[in-house]
Amino acid sequence: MIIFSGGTGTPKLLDGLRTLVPESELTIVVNTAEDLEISGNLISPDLDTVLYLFSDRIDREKWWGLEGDTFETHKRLRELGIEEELKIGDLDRATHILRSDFLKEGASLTEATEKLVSHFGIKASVLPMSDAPVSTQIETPEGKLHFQTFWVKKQGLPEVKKVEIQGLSEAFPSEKVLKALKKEEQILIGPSNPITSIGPILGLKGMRKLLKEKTVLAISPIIGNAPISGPAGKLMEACGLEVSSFGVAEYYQDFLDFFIFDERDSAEDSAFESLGCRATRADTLMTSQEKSVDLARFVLKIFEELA
Ligand code: GDP
Ligand code: FO1
Repeated sequence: MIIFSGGTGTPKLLDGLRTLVPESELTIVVNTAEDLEISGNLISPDLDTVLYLFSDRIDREKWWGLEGDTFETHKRLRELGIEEELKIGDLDRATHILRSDFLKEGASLTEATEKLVSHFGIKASVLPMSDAPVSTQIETPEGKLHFQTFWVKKQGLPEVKKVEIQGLSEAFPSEKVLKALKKEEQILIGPSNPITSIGPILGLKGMRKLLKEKTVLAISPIIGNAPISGPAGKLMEACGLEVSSFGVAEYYQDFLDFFIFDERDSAEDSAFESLGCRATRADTLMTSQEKSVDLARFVLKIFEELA
Protein backbone atom coordinates (compact mmCIF):
# COMPACT_ATOMS: atom_id res chain seq x y z
CA MET A 1 0.00 0.00 0.00
CA ILE A 2 1.08 3.55 -0.73
CA ILE A 3 0.28 6.26 1.77
CA PHE A 4 0.49 9.99 0.99
CA SER A 5 1.59 11.85 4.09
CA GLY A 6 2.24 15.18 5.72
CA GLY A 7 3.74 15.52 9.17
CA THR A 8 0.94 15.14 11.75
CA GLY A 9 -2.45 13.61 10.85
CA THR A 10 -1.22 10.82 8.56
CA PRO A 11 1.75 9.90 10.80
CA LYS A 12 -0.80 9.33 13.61
CA LEU A 13 -2.60 6.85 11.31
CA LEU A 14 0.72 5.23 10.32
CA ASP A 15 1.29 4.68 14.03
CA GLY A 16 -1.67 2.29 13.92
CA LEU A 17 -1.10 0.87 10.44
CA ARG A 18 2.42 -0.28 11.26
CA THR A 19 1.10 -2.54 14.02
CA LEU A 20 -1.23 -4.33 11.56
CA VAL A 21 0.77 -4.52 8.31
CA PRO A 22 4.38 -5.71 7.91
CA GLU A 23 6.44 -2.51 7.75
CA SER A 24 8.12 -3.64 4.54
CA GLU A 25 4.72 -3.55 2.78
CA LEU A 26 4.26 0.17 3.45
CA THR A 27 5.43 2.86 1.03
CA ILE A 28 5.04 6.39 2.35
CA VAL A 29 5.18 9.25 -0.14
CA VAL A 30 5.99 12.33 1.90
CA ASN A 31 5.41 16.03 1.26
CA THR A 32 8.59 18.09 0.94
CA ALA A 33 7.06 21.50 0.21
CA GLU A 34 7.58 22.61 3.83
CA ASP A 35 11.34 21.98 3.69
CA LEU A 36 13.73 24.78 4.49
CA GLU A 37 17.36 25.44 5.26
CA ILE A 38 18.30 26.46 8.79
CA SER A 39 21.88 27.11 9.99
CA GLY A 40 23.21 25.52 6.82
CA ASN A 41 21.22 22.27 7.02
CA LEU A 42 18.14 21.04 5.15
CA ILE A 43 15.18 20.45 7.46
CA SER A 44 12.45 18.27 5.99
CA PRO A 45 9.83 18.37 8.77
CA ASP A 46 7.37 15.87 7.32
CA LEU A 47 10.04 13.37 6.27
CA ASP A 48 11.67 13.64 9.71
CA THR A 49 8.37 12.99 11.51
CA VAL A 50 7.81 9.84 9.43
CA LEU A 51 11.43 8.70 10.01
CA TYR A 52 11.15 9.28 13.77
CA LEU A 53 7.78 7.51 13.91
CA PHE A 54 9.16 4.36 12.25
CA SER A 55 12.25 4.42 14.47
CA ASP A 56 10.03 4.71 17.58
CA ARG A 57 11.51 8.05 18.56
CA ILE A 58 8.84 10.59 17.60
CA ASP A 59 7.71 13.06 20.23
CA ARG A 60 4.03 12.00 20.47
CA GLU A 61 3.03 15.20 22.27
CA LYS A 62 4.08 17.58 19.49
CA TRP A 63 4.27 15.20 16.53
CA TRP A 64 7.58 16.77 15.46
CA GLY A 65 11.11 16.24 16.73
CA LEU A 66 12.58 13.46 18.85
CA GLU A 67 11.19 12.43 22.22
CA GLY A 68 13.30 13.80 25.07
CA ASP A 69 15.41 16.01 22.80
CA THR A 70 17.19 19.06 24.22
CA PHE A 71 17.64 22.47 22.60
CA GLU A 72 21.06 23.59 23.90
CA THR A 73 22.58 24.41 20.49
CA HIS A 74 19.48 26.34 19.47
CA LYS A 75 19.65 28.36 22.75
CA ARG A 76 23.39 28.98 22.42
CA LEU A 77 22.93 30.21 18.84
CA ARG A 78 20.28 32.62 20.08
CA GLU A 79 22.74 33.95 22.71
CA LEU A 80 25.20 34.48 19.87
CA GLY A 81 22.62 36.46 17.90
CA ILE A 82 21.36 33.75 15.56
CA GLU A 83 17.57 33.44 15.69
CA GLU A 84 16.66 30.14 14.04
CA GLU A 85 13.28 30.04 12.29
CA LEU A 86 12.34 26.74 14.00
CA LYS A 87 13.37 25.43 17.40
CA ILE A 88 15.80 22.70 16.35
CA GLY A 89 16.51 19.91 18.84
CA ASP A 90 20.10 18.83 19.42
CA LEU A 91 19.50 15.24 18.29
CA ASP A 92 17.14 16.33 15.49
CA ARG A 93 19.96 18.56 14.22
CA ALA A 94 22.16 15.47 13.80
CA THR A 95 19.63 14.12 11.26
CA HIS A 96 19.72 17.43 9.38
CA ILE A 97 23.52 17.48 9.35
CA LEU A 98 23.66 13.91 8.03
CA ARG A 99 21.01 14.60 5.36
CA SER A 100 22.84 17.76 4.25
CA ASP A 101 26.18 15.90 4.11
CA PHE A 102 24.65 13.26 1.83
CA LEU A 103 23.23 16.01 -0.39
CA LYS A 104 26.59 17.81 -0.51
CA GLU A 105 28.21 14.53 -1.61
CA GLY A 106 25.82 14.56 -4.58
CA ALA A 107 22.97 12.36 -3.38
CA SER A 108 19.43 13.23 -4.40
CA LEU A 109 16.90 13.81 -1.60
CA THR A 110 15.52 10.32 -2.33
CA GLU A 111 18.99 8.78 -1.98
CA ALA A 112 19.76 10.81 1.15
CA THR A 113 16.46 9.65 2.69
CA GLU A 114 17.23 6.04 1.73
CA LYS A 115 20.51 6.32 3.66
CA LEU A 116 18.74 7.80 6.69
CA VAL A 117 16.14 5.00 6.52
CA SER A 118 18.94 2.46 6.55
CA HIS A 119 20.79 4.23 9.44
CA PHE A 120 17.58 4.24 11.48
CA GLY A 121 16.85 0.55 10.77
CA ILE A 122 13.49 1.29 9.12
CA LYS A 123 11.90 -1.41 6.94
CA ALA A 124 9.19 0.76 5.36
CA SER A 125 9.91 2.58 2.13
CA VAL A 126 9.95 6.32 2.95
CA LEU A 127 10.01 8.39 -0.23
CA PRO A 128 10.20 12.17 -0.62
CA MET A 129 7.50 13.07 -3.14
CA SER A 130 10.05 14.57 -5.55
CA ASP A 131 13.73 15.39 -5.90
CA ALA A 132 12.92 18.83 -7.27
CA PRO A 133 12.84 21.73 -4.80
CA VAL A 134 9.26 22.78 -4.07
CA SER A 135 8.35 25.42 -1.51
CA THR A 136 5.01 26.57 -0.12
CA GLN A 137 4.78 30.36 0.12
CA ILE A 138 1.92 32.19 1.78
CA GLU A 139 1.00 35.55 0.34
CA THR A 140 -0.04 37.94 3.13
CA PRO A 141 -0.43 41.73 3.51
CA GLU A 142 3.11 41.60 5.02
CA GLY A 143 4.43 40.02 1.82
CA LYS A 144 5.22 36.48 0.73
CA LEU A 145 6.19 34.23 3.67
CA HIS A 146 7.64 30.71 3.66
CA PHE A 147 5.01 28.38 5.13
CA GLN A 148 7.11 27.82 8.27
CA THR A 149 7.54 31.58 8.78
CA PHE A 150 3.78 32.04 8.42
CA TRP A 151 2.88 29.15 10.71
CA VAL A 152 5.64 29.07 13.35
CA LYS A 153 7.06 32.59 13.54
CA LYS A 154 3.83 34.48 12.75
CA GLN A 155 1.64 31.84 14.49
CA GLY A 156 -0.60 31.58 11.42
CA LEU A 157 -2.08 35.00 12.20
CA PRO A 158 -1.57 37.05 9.00
CA GLU A 159 -4.42 37.22 6.53
CA VAL A 160 -3.86 34.73 3.70
CA LYS A 161 -4.32 36.21 0.23
CA LYS A 162 -2.98 33.30 -1.77
CA VAL A 163 -1.04 30.05 -1.40
CA GLU A 164 1.71 29.57 -3.95
CA ILE A 165 3.65 26.34 -4.24
CA GLN A 166 6.87 27.47 -5.86
CA GLY A 167 8.56 25.02 -8.21
CA LEU A 168 5.55 22.69 -8.35
CA SER A 169 4.62 23.30 -11.98
CA GLU A 170 8.04 21.96 -13.07
CA ALA A 171 8.31 19.18 -10.49
CA PHE A 172 7.90 15.49 -11.30
CA PRO A 173 7.29 12.65 -8.83
CA SER A 174 10.63 10.95 -8.11
CA GLU A 175 11.58 7.79 -10.04
CA LYS A 176 11.00 5.70 -6.91
CA VAL A 177 7.54 7.18 -6.40
CA LEU A 178 6.63 6.45 -10.02
CA LYS A 179 7.93 2.89 -9.67
CA ALA A 180 5.89 2.35 -6.51
CA LEU A 181 2.79 3.77 -8.21
CA LYS A 182 3.25 1.33 -11.09
CA LYS A 183 3.38 -1.61 -8.69
CA GLU A 184 0.75 -0.75 -6.08
CA GLU A 185 -3.02 -0.60 -6.60
CA GLN A 186 -4.14 0.79 -3.23
CA ILE A 187 -3.47 4.42 -2.36
CA LEU A 188 -4.33 5.88 1.02
CA ILE A 189 -4.49 9.64 1.43
CA GLY A 190 -4.18 10.19 5.15
CA PRO A 191 -5.87 12.93 7.18
CA SER A 192 -3.32 15.58 6.29
CA ASN A 193 -3.63 19.22 5.30
CA PRO A 194 -5.09 19.12 1.74
CA ILE A 195 -3.39 22.39 0.76
CA THR A 196 0.11 22.24 2.24
CA SER A 197 0.71 18.47 2.64
CA ILE A 198 -1.37 16.55 0.09
CA GLY A 199 -1.80 19.41 -2.42
CA PRO A 200 1.92 19.51 -3.32
CA ILE A 201 1.97 15.71 -3.92
CA LEU A 202 -1.15 15.92 -6.10
CA GLY A 203 0.29 18.89 -7.99
CA LEU A 204 3.34 16.94 -9.23
CA LYS A 205 3.26 16.43 -12.98
CA GLY A 206 0.95 13.58 -13.99
CA MET A 207 0.00 12.63 -10.43
CA ARG A 208 -3.75 13.23 -10.55
CA LYS A 209 -3.96 11.32 -13.85
CA LEU A 210 -2.04 8.37 -12.40
CA LEU A 211 -4.37 8.25 -9.38
CA LYS A 212 -7.42 7.86 -11.61
CA GLU A 213 -6.15 4.34 -12.43
CA LYS A 214 -5.87 3.37 -8.75
CA THR A 215 -8.13 2.55 -5.82
CA VAL A 216 -7.88 5.71 -3.73
CA LEU A 217 -9.21 6.02 -0.19
CA ALA A 218 -8.91 9.33 1.68
CA ILE A 219 -9.58 10.32 5.27
CA SER A 220 -10.85 13.76 6.25
CA PRO A 221 -8.63 15.96 8.44
CA ILE A 222 -11.65 18.19 9.09
CA ILE A 223 -14.49 17.67 11.57
CA GLY A 224 -17.46 19.99 11.07
CA ASN A 225 -15.99 23.24 9.82
CA ALA A 226 -12.54 23.11 11.38
CA PRO A 227 -9.37 21.03 11.22
CA ILE A 228 -8.29 19.14 14.34
CA SER A 229 -5.07 21.15 14.37
CA GLY A 230 -3.04 23.44 12.14
CA PRO A 231 -3.90 26.01 9.47
CA ALA A 232 -5.87 23.82 7.01
CA GLY A 233 -9.09 25.83 7.53
CA LYS A 234 -7.59 29.22 6.83
CA LEU A 235 -5.64 27.92 3.84
CA MET A 236 -8.57 26.00 2.32
CA GLU A 237 -10.68 29.13 2.55
CA ALA A 238 -7.96 31.18 0.84
CA CYS A 239 -7.88 28.58 -1.96
CA GLY A 240 -11.65 28.80 -2.46
CA LEU A 241 -12.47 25.42 -0.89
CA GLU A 242 -15.32 24.84 1.53
CA VAL A 243 -13.84 24.17 5.00
CA SER A 244 -15.55 20.83 5.58
CA SER A 245 -15.12 17.15 4.85
CA PHE A 246 -17.13 17.75 1.70
CA GLY A 247 -14.64 20.46 0.65
CA VAL A 248 -11.78 17.97 1.10
CA ALA A 249 -13.56 15.23 -0.88
CA GLU A 250 -14.41 17.76 -3.60
CA TYR A 251 -10.72 18.64 -3.91
CA TYR A 252 -9.94 14.92 -4.44
CA GLN A 253 -13.06 14.30 -6.57
CA ASP A 254 -11.36 13.46 -9.89
CA PHE A 255 -9.66 10.32 -8.53
CA LEU A 256 -11.36 9.52 -5.20
CA ASP A 257 -13.04 6.11 -4.75
CA PHE A 258 -13.80 6.08 -1.04
CA PHE A 259 -13.90 8.75 1.67
CA ILE A 260 -13.90 8.38 5.45
CA PHE A 261 -15.18 11.30 7.50
CA ASP A 262 -15.74 11.67 11.20
CA GLU A 263 -18.73 10.23 13.03
CA ARG A 264 -19.23 13.62 14.77
CA ASP A 265 -19.57 15.39 11.43
CA SER A 266 -23.00 16.64 10.41
CA ALA A 267 -22.39 16.02 6.69
CA GLU A 268 -24.92 13.76 4.96
CA ASP A 269 -23.45 10.49 3.62
CA SER A 270 -25.44 11.05 0.42
CA ALA A 271 -23.69 14.41 -0.24
CA PHE A 272 -20.58 12.50 -1.24
CA GLU A 273 -22.44 10.43 -3.84
CA SER A 274 -22.71 13.59 -5.97
CA LEU A 275 -18.89 13.53 -6.11
CA GLY A 276 -18.91 10.01 -7.50
CA CYS A 277 -17.34 8.36 -4.47
CA ARG A 278 -18.58 6.17 -1.65
CA ALA A 279 -18.28 7.54 1.86
CA THR A 280 -18.65 6.33 5.41
CA ARG A 281 -18.28 7.64 8.95
CA ALA A 282 -15.75 6.51 11.55
CA ASP A 283 -14.12 7.77 14.70
CA THR A 284 -11.19 9.53 13.03
CA LEU A 285 -9.93 11.40 16.11
CA MET A 286 -6.65 9.67 16.94
CA THR A 287 -6.07 10.73 20.54
CA SER A 288 -4.15 7.56 21.44
CA GLN A 289 -2.24 4.79 19.70
CA GLU A 290 -5.19 2.43 20.28
CA LYS A 291 -7.45 4.81 18.40
CA SER A 292 -4.91 4.98 15.57
CA VAL A 293 -4.92 1.17 15.43
CA ASP A 294 -8.76 1.09 15.35
CA LEU A 295 -8.91 3.56 12.45
CA ALA A 296 -6.13 1.74 10.60
CA ARG A 297 -8.04 -1.56 11.01
CA PHE A 298 -11.15 0.08 9.57
CA VAL A 299 -9.14 1.38 6.58
CA LEU A 300 -7.74 -2.10 5.89
CA LYS A 301 -11.25 -3.59 6.03
CA ILE A 302 -12.49 -1.09 3.44
CA PHE A 303 -9.52 -1.74 1.15
CA GLU A 304 -10.30 -5.47 1.43
CA GLU A 305 -13.91 -4.82 0.41
CA LEU A 306 -12.83 -2.61 -2.50
CA ALA A 307 -10.34 -5.20 -3.82
P1 GDP B 1 1.62 18.95 8.96
O1 GDP B 1 2.62 18.60 7.92
O2 GDP B 1 2.16 19.05 10.34
O3 GDP B 1 0.71 20.07 8.58
O4 GDP B 1 0.72 17.67 9.10
P2 GDP B 1 -0.40 16.99 8.23
O5 GDP B 1 -0.75 17.76 7.04
O6 GDP B 1 -0.03 15.55 8.09
O7 GDP B 1 -1.56 17.02 9.28
C1 GDP B 1 -2.27 18.17 9.59
C2 GDP B 1 -3.74 17.83 9.52
O8 GDP B 1 -3.97 16.67 10.31
C3 GDP B 1 -4.64 18.91 10.07
O9 GDP B 1 -5.43 19.42 9.05
C4 GDP B 1 -5.45 18.19 11.16
O10 GDP B 1 -6.81 18.55 11.12
C5 GDP B 1 -5.25 16.74 10.85
N1 GDP B 1 -5.25 15.89 12.04
C6 GDP B 1 -4.45 15.96 13.11
N2 GDP B 1 -4.78 15.01 13.99
C7 GDP B 1 -5.82 14.32 13.46
C8 GDP B 1 -6.61 13.23 13.92
O11 GDP B 1 -6.43 12.67 14.98
N3 GDP B 1 -7.62 12.81 13.08
C9 GDP B 1 -7.88 13.42 11.87
N4 GDP B 1 -8.89 12.95 11.15
N5 GDP B 1 -7.13 14.44 11.42
C10 GDP B 1 -6.12 14.88 12.21
N1 FO1 C 1 6.64 23.72 14.91
C1 FO1 C 1 6.43 24.74 15.74
O1 FO1 C 1 5.29 25.18 15.90
N2 FO1 C 1 7.49 25.36 16.40
C2 FO1 C 1 8.75 24.93 16.25
O2 FO1 C 1 9.68 25.51 16.83
C3 FO1 C 1 9.00 23.81 15.40
C4 FO1 C 1 10.26 23.28 15.20
C5 FO1 C 1 10.43 22.17 14.37
C6 FO1 C 1 11.70 21.63 14.19
C7 FO1 C 1 11.88 20.53 13.38
C8 FO1 C 1 10.78 19.98 12.70
O3 FO1 C 1 10.95 18.94 11.90
C9 FO1 C 1 9.51 20.52 12.86
C10 FO1 C 1 9.33 21.61 13.71
N3 FO1 C 1 8.07 22.14 13.89
C11 FO1 C 1 7.88 23.22 14.74
C12 FO1 C 1 6.93 21.63 13.18
C13 FO1 C 1 6.65 22.56 12.03
O4 FO1 C 1 7.54 22.34 11.00
C14 FO1 C 1 5.20 22.53 11.59
O5 FO1 C 1 4.36 22.24 12.63
C15 FO1 C 1 4.84 21.61 10.50
O6 FO1 C 1 5.72 21.68 9.42
C16 FO1 C 1 3.44 22.00 10.05
O7 FO1 C 1 3.16 21.40 8.93
